Amino acid sequence: MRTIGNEYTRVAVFDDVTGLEDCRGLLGEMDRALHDQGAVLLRGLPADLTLFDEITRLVGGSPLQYTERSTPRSEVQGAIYTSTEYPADQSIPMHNETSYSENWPRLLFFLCAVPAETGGATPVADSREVYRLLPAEVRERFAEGVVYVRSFREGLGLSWQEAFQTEDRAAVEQYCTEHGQLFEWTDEGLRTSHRRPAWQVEPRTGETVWFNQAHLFHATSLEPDVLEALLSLYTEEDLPRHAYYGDGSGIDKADLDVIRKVYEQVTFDFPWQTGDVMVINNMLTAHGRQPFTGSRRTLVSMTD
Ligand SMILES: O=C(O)CCC(=O)C(=O)O
Repeated sequence: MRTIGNEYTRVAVFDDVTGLEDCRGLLGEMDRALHDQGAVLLRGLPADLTLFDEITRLVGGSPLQYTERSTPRSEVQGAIYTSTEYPADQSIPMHNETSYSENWPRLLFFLCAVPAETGGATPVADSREVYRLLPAEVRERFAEGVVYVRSFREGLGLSWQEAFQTEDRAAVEQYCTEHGQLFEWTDEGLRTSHRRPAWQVEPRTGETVWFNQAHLFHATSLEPDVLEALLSLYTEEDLPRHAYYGDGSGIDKADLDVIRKVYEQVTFDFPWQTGDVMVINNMLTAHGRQPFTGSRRTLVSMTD
């Protein structure tokens, strides 16, 4: 095993891994690396969906469905999905998968089925370092957590049917009630809001991690001209996603700038090769996506 990375974020790389049996032999080392470095790269494998599924099950157990969705992904086979389908010229900000929800996956598996022509890395950032590097006064303002507000309407962002994977309003209401989310049916669709902690303690290492999507849900994550156009039509709380401090007050833009800067400082990226599988401890490691050209295809599966 070798490690790559920067001063803050490390990835454990296992080279010349040729199949499932090699992965089986590496289970102990991988498990340690997923708690030390927080991310593992398996290199040398063919880009094969059945093998990817077998590796997912071997390392993480039964794969999870993508529930309480916040981004568009398509099912490819079983519980293997495309990674978030955002336009190629946009980057996806660093985030811990589904950290806005009570149910987040413990492990993420990414498969590079087709690498990009240019760009298209899946950068990673150590969430322990993000927490550590954030100024105490910024963390303090998030002491009560983050309030996530989502507005679902036809033709703007995900529909409530896609987010909750049902056509049944009663099932959405039950989900929200069971998960401590306020909901309101509106003329256009649905609005939900719920509060979640801004940080968590990773159970095995006992380390505190910055674990929320305030900077991603906040309206300022949109391109300024897109935000301006949307705000000429809608109020902030009618945007598909928005975030507030845990007490419900507006987040200071300066705090979001600091958070984004810290992510930038901690983030490490490397170019994908066909067949690469990256396994991420989702609590210890945030991920994102760089803009790209070409017909990049990255697949994802998740386990508990
Ligand atoms: O395509 C990728 O590399 C990752 C996209 C992403 O951030 C996601 O699917 O959560």
